[in-house]
Amino acid sequence: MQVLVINGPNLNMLGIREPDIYGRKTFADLENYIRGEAARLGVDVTLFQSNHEGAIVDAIQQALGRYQGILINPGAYTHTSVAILDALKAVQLPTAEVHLSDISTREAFRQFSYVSLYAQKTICGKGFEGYSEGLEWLAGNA
Ligand code: CA2
Repeated sequence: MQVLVINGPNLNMLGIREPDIYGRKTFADLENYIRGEAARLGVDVTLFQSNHEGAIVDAIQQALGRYQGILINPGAYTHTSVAILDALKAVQLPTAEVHLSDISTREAFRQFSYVSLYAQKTICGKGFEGYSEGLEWLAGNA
């Protein structure tokens, strides 16, 4: 199966600041980890990162007919973006939402996720492993 992996704003800054929350590993480490886990699970992945809401909406729309599932860490857009929620609802692909940190125990403004209103699976607080769990879920449910 083919999965589109979307990482949202500031995830490209991983390893540069806030190691207490997000760890010391870099975004390149994350992408290598995802590629390795995808190979292990026999999933074909395309990796996409953007800091721009509209670019993420475009990527979701273009996934229709090309991918069988979406794995998304929407970054801070998790908590603000009706547009990303609407795009996910429009394409109707099996979707797993992943967060490195446990957003349920952080600031109040991080505790609500628009994306969770569509995503069939949400994984929080497991660091890089959450991406593997999301891919595994998609492989078994898409
Ligand atoms: O826990 C997650 O994966 C988040 O989606 C990460 C987002 C945050 O806005 C969400 O509430 C939870 C932030 C992405 C990375 O932000 C950085 C900030 C400083 C240095 C490095 C990364």
